[in-house]
Amino acid sequence: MSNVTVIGTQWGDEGKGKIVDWLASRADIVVRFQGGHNAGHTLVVGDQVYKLSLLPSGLVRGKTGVIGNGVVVDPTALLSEIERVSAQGLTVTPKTLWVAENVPLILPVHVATDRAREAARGTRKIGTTGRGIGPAYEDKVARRAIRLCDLAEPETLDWKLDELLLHHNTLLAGLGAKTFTKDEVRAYLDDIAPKVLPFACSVWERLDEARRGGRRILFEGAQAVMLDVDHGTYPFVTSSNTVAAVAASGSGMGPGSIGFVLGIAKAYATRVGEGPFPSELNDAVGQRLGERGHEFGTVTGRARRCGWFDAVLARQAVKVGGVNGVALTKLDVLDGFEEVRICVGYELDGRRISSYPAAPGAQARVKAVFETMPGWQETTRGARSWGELPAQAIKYVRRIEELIEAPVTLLSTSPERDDTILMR
Ligand code: 2SA
Ligand code: MG
Repeated sequence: MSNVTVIGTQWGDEGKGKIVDWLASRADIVVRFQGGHNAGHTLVVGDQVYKLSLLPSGLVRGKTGVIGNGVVVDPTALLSEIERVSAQGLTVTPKTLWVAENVPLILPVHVATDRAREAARGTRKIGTTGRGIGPAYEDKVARRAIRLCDLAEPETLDWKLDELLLHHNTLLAGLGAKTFTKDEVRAYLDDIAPKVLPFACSVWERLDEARRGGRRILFEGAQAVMLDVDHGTYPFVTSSNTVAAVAASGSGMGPGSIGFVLGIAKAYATRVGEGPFPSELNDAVGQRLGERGHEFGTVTGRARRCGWFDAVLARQAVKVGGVNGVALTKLDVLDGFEEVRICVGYELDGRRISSYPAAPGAQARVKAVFETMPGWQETTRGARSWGELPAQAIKYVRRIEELIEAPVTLLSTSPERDDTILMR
């Protein structure tokens, strides 16, 4: 197997964690390249359930885990996650976890800004995870971020803190929120520096060495294409690019390293947070999907909105995300439905359109056009071969492939790693 890059094709929570875990057994190194601890990956290993937010999933399988420069790292969240998985029997050391020395840090001031701004937006809020992700990425692009390597240079920290606080305190005061003193931020950084600095290293060099040594790399995306800051349902998106192309820039490797791009898609659709969702079901069917699929956010526990599979958006995600093949997950949640539907197009102001418009007003006005197929009564849960699937379930999968213009290369039939069907 060459390198593989895994990305979400919907609004996140497609089951990337399980698929990455399945692929991790065939890789040497697992790399996170964007996002932060707003991601939530649930891994089921025997009777242990690991809930990871920032740590690369491969660590659970004894692989080297890498946090690339494209990620934003909350040091407190990192340390507490390491502590949590250590209590579950995992060993995380600077040998098994490499954190890019040039990652921007998420500090308490970013969390305060994220929350104060969401509160000020009121009904226009984005529904962020409140983890400081957006403000940290803004600071990176605005060239005022404090990066991991800065913790080793007190004199650098000194002037960087002035610039950081000038910006955030002005904003926080304007929003009527509590401001931060330089001393308290300094004390916080002094406390965490010795705990996180041992993990800091020149990730690009180590990955280059690994590449030359023929080691296989698995890139683990977080969130999904419809939350991409350029290609998603802007402004209801996260603050990073989530498409596969970023696996290269977010880890310090060239575009040739990306390898096969596997897009993860759930057999229906969910979304957590605000923003448009054309195939959403605000009825008993949507509720049934949510209950059967246990659709609650891993990070925030928020109930996820549910709807039918949107083939238009998935096709768009395949194109802009660079997806070579799709892993379809949670098919079993559709078991027992009389009929199932797929969104195959949209109507905008009475006109049929074949792709999703970019402007927020048009995105909100779009009406989904559905195709209905008979459901299946047999269970697909735990199926491990194509032959175990009911004929109607196979037809559903084939129809999706046709509509999204990409092959379904993997089918996941339960959270257990081995309940996975390799289609090609
Ligand atoms: P943010 O915090 O700035 O990234 O939020 C911006 C939008 O991105 C959405 N977002 C997510 N959507 C689904 N899953 C995510 N991760 C967690 C999970 C979510 C949770 O895997 O379950 O636990 O609630 C995730 N992270 C960010 C977010 O809802 C906003 O719409
Ligand atoms: Mg998730």
